[in-house]
Amino acid sequence: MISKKLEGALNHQINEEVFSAYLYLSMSAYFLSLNLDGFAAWMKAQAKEEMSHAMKFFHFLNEMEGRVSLLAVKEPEKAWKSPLAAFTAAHRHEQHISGRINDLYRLALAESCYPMQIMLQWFIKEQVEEEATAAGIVRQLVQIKDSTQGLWMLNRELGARQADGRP
Ligand code: OFO
Repeated sequence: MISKKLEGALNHQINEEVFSAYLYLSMSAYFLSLNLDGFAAWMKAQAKEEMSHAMKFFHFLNEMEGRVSLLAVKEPEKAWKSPLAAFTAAHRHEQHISGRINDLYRLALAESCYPMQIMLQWFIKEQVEEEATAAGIVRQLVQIKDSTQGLWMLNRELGARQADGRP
């Protein structure tokens, strides 16, 4: 069993993860519009990974005999000033998600919900990776600046990402 408070918080987190998928899919479409197919493929893979995060929360809530209740997904932004601006936004978004995961963990501690604490430990580790990956790409884009050649090289590198892997 799970408390109503935790049930509500987990339903909210499912929504956050689905929105993350939506946001990254929107970034994928933005990169396609710039003919940066490697960046687009990377974002599409990221969107898929976010849906798998949503499903982890979905299954956990079910297993705990809670009721999944899906909320409206907000509309994501559709365009950014540059690839650097898009990845900076993605990095900021991951920092926001880390904050949400930490809030959930604090709640699970306060409610003495040990299964939820264990489940969230995977996400705490995952967020370290997610933030580091996005920050690394931001750093590369800062170095690349206005170099078209640099952008194309990174485009090729990002395009090599597998659905559940990282560059
Ligand atoms: Fe990008 O992270 Fe989900 O949780």
